[in-house]
Amino acid sequence: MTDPLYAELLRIAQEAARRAGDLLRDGRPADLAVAKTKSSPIDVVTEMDIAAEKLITDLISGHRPDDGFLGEEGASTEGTSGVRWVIDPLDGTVNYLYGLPTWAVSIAAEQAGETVVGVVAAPMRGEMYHAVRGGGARATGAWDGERELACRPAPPLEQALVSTGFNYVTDVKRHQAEVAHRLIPLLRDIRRSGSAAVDLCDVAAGRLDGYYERGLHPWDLAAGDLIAREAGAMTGGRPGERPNHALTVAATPGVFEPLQQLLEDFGAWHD
Ligand code: 2AM
Ligand code: CA
Repeated sequence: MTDPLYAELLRIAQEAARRAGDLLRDGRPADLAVAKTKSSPIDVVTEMDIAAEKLITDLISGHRPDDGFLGEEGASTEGTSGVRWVIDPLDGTVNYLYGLPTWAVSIAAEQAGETVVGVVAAPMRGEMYHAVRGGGARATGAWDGERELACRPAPPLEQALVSTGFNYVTDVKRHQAEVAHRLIPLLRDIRRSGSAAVDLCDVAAGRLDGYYERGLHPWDLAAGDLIAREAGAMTGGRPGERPNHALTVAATPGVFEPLQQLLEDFGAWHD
C-alpha cells in the first residue's frame, strides 16, 4: 500500500503540473518566435516560466505551508516539514519558444534527500508521467488512459537509440559534439529532444534505450530520474555516482553499463 504522505504529495504534484501545463499551453502567444512587440520573445518565455513556477509554489504552499522549495526560477526555501519540492516549471524552453511540442513541467518531492514522488507533464503530448518511490511508474494519456511504464529490453549497444542534449555554452557544446562524434558510430542513432525531463520519461516508457547529458541541474532531472528508475531503468553519473551536474546517464539495464563506460572513456563529464 502506498504511504499516505506519498499519496498526498503525488496528488498535489499532479494538480500543480496539470495547472502549470495548462497555463503554459494556453498562455503561449501563437507567434512567439517571430513576435516583435514590446518585449523580446525570450522575455515572454521568461515571464511564462516565472508565472508557472509561482502557480506551482503557491498551490503547493496552500496545501503544505511548511515544505521547502528548490526551483529553476529562483524558489529556494528550507521549510520545516522535511519535504522539499524540486521544480522546473518549463523544461525544454527553446522548444517552447519555437513552438515545438517537446516541453514539460517537472515536479519532484524529496524527503531526507531522496526523491519520493516525481511528476512530469508534457501538455503537447497530452501525457503526464508519474512515479512514487517503490511503487512503479505510470503514464496517463489523453487517449489511452493510465498505463504502467517499463523500459525496453536491452538491444546490443550498436542497436541502441540514445538521446542526449547540448549545453547553451559554446565551449561546452564543442566538447559535447566531440563526444557525440565518437559515440554516434557505435549506436543505432542519437536523438536530441531538447527536454531532459521528457528524455528521462521516454527511457521509462521504452521509447529510448538510453539518454545522457552533461550540465543538468537538480530541477531538470529530479522527477524524471525517479520515473526512469521506477520503470526499471538504471540511472547514474560517472561510474559509482548518482546523476549530477557533471553527467547524467539513464538507460535500460544492459545498455546502461556499456554506455556509462564509453562516456567515461570519452571524458563526457565535467565537474
Ligand atoms: P531548460 O529547457 O529548462 O533550459 C536541453 O538539453 C536540456 O538540458 C533541457 O532540459 C534544458 O533545460 C537542460 N539544461 C539545463 N541547463 C542547461 C544548459 N546550461 N544548457 C543547455 N541545456 C540545459
Ligand atoms: Ca530545465
